Parts: sequence; C-alpha cells; structure tokens
Amino acid sequence: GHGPAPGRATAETDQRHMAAALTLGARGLGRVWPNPAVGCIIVDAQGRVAGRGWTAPGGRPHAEPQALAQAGTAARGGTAYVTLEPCAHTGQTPPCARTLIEAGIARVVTALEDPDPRVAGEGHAMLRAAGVDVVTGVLEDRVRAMQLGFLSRITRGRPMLTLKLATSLDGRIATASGESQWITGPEARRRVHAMRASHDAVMVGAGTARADDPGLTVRGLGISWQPVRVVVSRRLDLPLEGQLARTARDVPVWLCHGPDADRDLIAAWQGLGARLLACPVGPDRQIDPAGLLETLGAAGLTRVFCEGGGALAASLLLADVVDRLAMFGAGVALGAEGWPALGAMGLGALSEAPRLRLSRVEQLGGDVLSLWEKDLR
Ligand code: AOF
Ligand code: ZN
Repeated sequence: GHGPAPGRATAETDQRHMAAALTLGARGLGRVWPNPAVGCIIVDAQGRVAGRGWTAPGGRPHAEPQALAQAGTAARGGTAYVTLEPCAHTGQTPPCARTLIEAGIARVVTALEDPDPRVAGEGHAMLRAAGVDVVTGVLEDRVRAMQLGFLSRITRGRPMLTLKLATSLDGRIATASGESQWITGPEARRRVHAMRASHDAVMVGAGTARADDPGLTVRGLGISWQPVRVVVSRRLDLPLEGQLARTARDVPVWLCHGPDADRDLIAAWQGLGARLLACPVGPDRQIDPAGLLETLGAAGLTRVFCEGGGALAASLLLADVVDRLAMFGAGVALGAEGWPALGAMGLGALSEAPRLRLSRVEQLGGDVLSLWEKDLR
C-alpha cells in the first residue's frame, strides 16, 4: 500500500496532535497556578481524536483524566498526547501515569519532562515499566515557551516575568501631570487586557498605584476569572480609599512591602482583605527584585505581568529578571517633561545596559506592539 496504515502515527501526525494539545492547554494560562497549563488529546487505535482535556481552573483535575473520561473505552489501544510528562505522585487524585495505564493507552507522546521533583522522569518510567510506548520531545521548544511560567517557578524558584510598557514616540509613559490612560488606542488596550488574562498576576509599583488609581482588572473580554493584583510598595504608602482598597475583597490584592512597613498600615490593609507579603530589601534599601519574585513564586505564582511604573520597571530590567517585554508605542509626543518609561539605572558604560532580543512586531490600530525576549546568550 501507499503511505502509513490508518491509525499509524507519523512524525507529522504526532506534531499535529501535540500542537492541538498545546492550544488546548493554553486555555489554562492565568488560571491554573501554581500548576502548569497542560493539554491532553486522546487518539484512538484508528487515529481518530476521541478525547480532549486541559488542566482545570485552579489546577485540578489534571488534563489526562478529563480527556480519558471523554474517550471512554476508545482509549484502549490508543495514544495520549500530553504537553507535559504525566504526573507520578498521588495528590487528591491518583497519578495520571497510572490512570493512563489503567485506561489501556498503548502509546504516550509528550513534549517534555516535568521538572517537579515529585515527577522528574518518574511518570515516563511508570508508563514504560507498564509496557506503554513512550515518545518525548515532540514540539519541545514551543511547549517550553508556553510552559515557561511553571518551569521557571520549579527550576528558578520564581515566576516568569513579562514587562509591559506603553509609551509615546519619545519614550514617555505619562504627561507631566501624570495623565497616562489614553496614550495607546483601543486595539492596544484590548490586547493588554488579553495579556493580563493569560497571566496569574498583574503587578505595579506604588508610584503608579498612587498616580493612576488603577483597577488592574481584566475588562471587556467576557471572561470569568481575574488575575491577582500585586502592588510593590516598600512603605505601604498607598491610598486607603482608592480602587484597590475598595475592591480587595472581590479580586485579590497582594501588597509586597519591605521590613520597615508601618504595623498599623499592615493591619489596615489586612482589614480591607489584602494579603501582605514581606519582601527582602537590597543594599539600597529598596525592595530587591529577585527577592520580590522569589516571594511571589513561593506564593504559587507562575506568570507575572508588570505594568510599570518607571522605577519598578528599571529595577526589574537591571536585575535581569525580565523574560519578555511587550512595548506598545503610540504616535503621540509628550516631551521631556513627561514621565520616562524607565527610571534612573545608574549605568556606567553602554555594555552594562540591559539588552533584549526582538521576537515579533505587530501593528495594532494606530499603535505598534513589539515583543522582546531575554537574550539567553
Ligand atoms: C499532569 N497533568 O494536567 C497537570 C500536572 O497538586 P497536584 O496533585 O495537582 O500536583 C501538581 C503537580 O502536578 C504540578 O507541580 C505538576 O508537576 C503536575 N501538573 N500533571 O499530569 C496536568 N497540571
Ligand atoms: Zn497528573
């Protein structure tokens, strides 16, 4: 005959099903933390898709049991495409590797090993020991980029960090009076809201929280979840009657403060429903960026979206903890009296300047979006 028999997997069909599992898993981004956003597709012995699952909001149930439940008896002799190595540990539910074996899955295709020490190769090993054919590394780079938040929390102890800047032609983020809401147009704003929704938390510095009184919520997308709102304020000098204070019981507000924050302010914010996180300070007495992210990682966050302001953004870039940068540029000129996108960095030579690599450029209405990535030289 010509070509592979029906149901016989080729490298192309493996990649196609893995790409579908990746898209499916991505639905969980921003709402499954501290767990990874995993996707799973079950293909029956004839090569037909029989079940689909993705990590449920809140992180459980995992992707595999949901896809298997959909497939029912069609899973017997079939293939499971999973974006991450199936888990090997017993939590509130049995290990997914065991569930796949018991469903009679003959072949498991994954993109990468789960670095969680409770899994770390054990899931693949359990499957192989039960006679399941295991293939790994399919679409590894794409899945790794999508899972960066979870991978970062497990291997670096901190969340992936995306920095967003919305600037004028001359690199300003606000007028001299602090007005900043309408620099970019509606298309760019919609994209910002979508980006917020795919992150576990939206973060700003105290200056921005004071100047803008931002809500930091996702609006206009018709979604049912909201990222955590993180404000970094060493001394907790934040308005106790702004939007964040008023809504802290509806959408979580986490305040990252230094060791010298006022006890009464801590108590007042706790009374409003905020969660307070004490963070280490550096030799300059400012909150240490790496320590800040480690604190957020320990609290379970995997993906953090920082929207400024200039001081916090500069400190994060200088500390080399920015994984991705989203630059929204508007065709408006604000002049030198406007607020600069980045605060002082105290650089000596150009060679000390943080540098990122361009990954993509898009036109959004009358604005431009450029996406940059940490250069892993
Ligand atoms: C999977 N499929 O869909 C996900 C997995 O606290 P637990 O018991 O839910 O375990 C969390 C760990 O499970 C997490 O750190 C990661 O290793 C794995 N996540 N595994 O087989 C899934 N979300
Ligand atoms: Zn699992």
